[in-house]
Amino acid sequence: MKRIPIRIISTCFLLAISLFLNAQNYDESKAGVYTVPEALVLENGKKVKGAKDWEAKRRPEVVALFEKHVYGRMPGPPTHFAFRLLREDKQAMAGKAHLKEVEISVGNGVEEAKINVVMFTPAFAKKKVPLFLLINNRSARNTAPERDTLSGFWPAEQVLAAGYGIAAFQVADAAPDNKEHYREGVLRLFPETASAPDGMKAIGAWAWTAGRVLDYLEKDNEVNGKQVIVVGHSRGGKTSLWAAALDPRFAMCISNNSGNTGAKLSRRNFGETVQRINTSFPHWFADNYQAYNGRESDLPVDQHLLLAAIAPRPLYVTNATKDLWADPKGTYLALQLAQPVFNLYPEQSRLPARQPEPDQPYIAKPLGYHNRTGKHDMTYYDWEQFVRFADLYFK
Ligand code: GTR
Repeated sequence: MKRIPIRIISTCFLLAISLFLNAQNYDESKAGVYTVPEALVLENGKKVKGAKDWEAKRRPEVVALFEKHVYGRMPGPPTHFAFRLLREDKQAMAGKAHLKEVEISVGNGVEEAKINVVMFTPAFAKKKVPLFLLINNRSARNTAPERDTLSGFWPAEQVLAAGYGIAAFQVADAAPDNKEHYREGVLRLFPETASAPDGMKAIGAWAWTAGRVLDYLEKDNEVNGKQVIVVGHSRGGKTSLWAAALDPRFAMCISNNSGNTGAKLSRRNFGETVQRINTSFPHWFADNYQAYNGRESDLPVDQHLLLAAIAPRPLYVTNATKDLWADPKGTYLALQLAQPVFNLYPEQSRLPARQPEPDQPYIAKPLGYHNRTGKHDMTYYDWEQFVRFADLYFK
């Protein structure tokens, strides 16, 4: 009998494993039956009686559960913090914009990391402006201060024309998006997190860094630090949620196409799973999260609780019709399940009972949503709706 070379056997084995991992469900009838943890019940079984109770007891509990089991513990501000203006142009965009490029240094006395921020504010603004801060997980060309590549991913010209400032930092400055190198940014400041099962990794580092950029923005003369809107797409959208949930100084949160471990319910078996995300991106979440591979129902949280942790601050969530990987239906369900927490506050949310049709944005206080026709992306259309939503508060 001829022997099959070991190389062929192992290739077939790897192929079978990758096919198995790729086999995500897209069949609504197999999305499963599940019960999500109650937003308004404490771990000890007691009911949350109102906004005060939520803030004093349940919200801290929820955030701590996400820290321990999902994103990793979030350290406070660094012991060393400084910034310097690298470049300023008060005549940018043909005189319409005021450009600043700022370098933020964060350190612990031993290690130091640098975060670069690009920022435009309207040149003729009469007072401090509200500002959109993008956690940029794509090419820095999208946010180039020279404006030689215009893209819907960061449409600075349009956002400025609407009266807002816009800023961005690169996730790679905070933590390179790579399983070999993710510790090379700000995580060097927190060596104790490397071996801790609840130590934060890349997404924690990006969210922590968003908070440091906000530390800077609060000091900037052009920006209203109480009106900073944190925005992210996809992995950046997971991060904008986590950043806003942790840091109540963010006045508004926008999470675009964030999907698994973003705004979509983890227990709903549709699109990307926890096992899949932990396998493809082992450097994003705390090691503890791996224990929930294939065991979403055992998670002490689900993603509606992350959305709820942002209440009562306004939150806008999106999907794209062709982005089934991110589970549009499971995203809207999470938003609906978060709504009772927002409704502990005077500004009541009245999300439609049915998920809004494609390209029919639901723009209302304090929860907004749209499902854009098209693929996984962040476009001019998406930003147009973000501005409309922000206008409800800041115009
Ligand atoms: C995918 C990942 C998604 C999403 C996306 C992105 O590969 O599975 O969860 O984060 O990347 O960030 O573009």
